[in-house]
Amino acid sequence: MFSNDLHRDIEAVLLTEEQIQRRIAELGAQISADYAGKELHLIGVLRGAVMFLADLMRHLTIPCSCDFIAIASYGMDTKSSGVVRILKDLDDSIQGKHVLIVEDIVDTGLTLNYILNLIRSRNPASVRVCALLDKPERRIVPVEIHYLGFTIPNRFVVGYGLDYAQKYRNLPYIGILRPEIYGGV
Ligand code: PRP
Ligand code: 7HP
Repeated sequence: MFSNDLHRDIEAVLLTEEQIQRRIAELGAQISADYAGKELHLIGVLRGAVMFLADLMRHLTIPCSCDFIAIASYGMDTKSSGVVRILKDLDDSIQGKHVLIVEDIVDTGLTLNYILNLIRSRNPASVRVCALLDKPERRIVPVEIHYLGFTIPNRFVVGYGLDYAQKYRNLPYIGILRPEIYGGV
């Protein structure tokens, strides 16, 4: 069924392309309704959120713009280092804008907590979070997710933007990576 070589490293498909796309359409409709009459500024967290932001944006019916921020937190490992730093800052001012942070996954919450504090310090009109995946079992810092695609179990997942060692982002679905690939259990 899957001709992609990367598929051999996948233990199981957790979310199919169809499930992901259906849920994104629902999120887009919800966000468009909630922000009706307003303009929305999407902030994508590089690199994992690129595909999600691109698909989500196409389901928004309100005027919107986008910018990107890059944060380092994982490196080559599957575990959070706890170290979060800016690799690429926003290009545009967010003062007075309605900001929606777009993340692929919230795991420990360290990355999102850092980004939320940074964004709030720059005086936007409002800030909300839209995340495709939430892995609540791994949370270290509590963070509020206003728009969520799916809650997932505590397994390392790849695909649809999510990587291991920069690979697998191009899989169209989200799959559980075989633990032997990353030396996990
Ligand atoms: C991943 C993911 C989130 C973050 C979530 O990014 O895209 O930004 O980790 O983890 P946390 O909740 O434990 O902080 P990563 O640092 O792997 O970079 P990437 O998006 O370039 O893959
Ligand atoms: C980050 C991350 N990246 C890819 N897959 C996962 O399961 C992840 N959790 N946190």
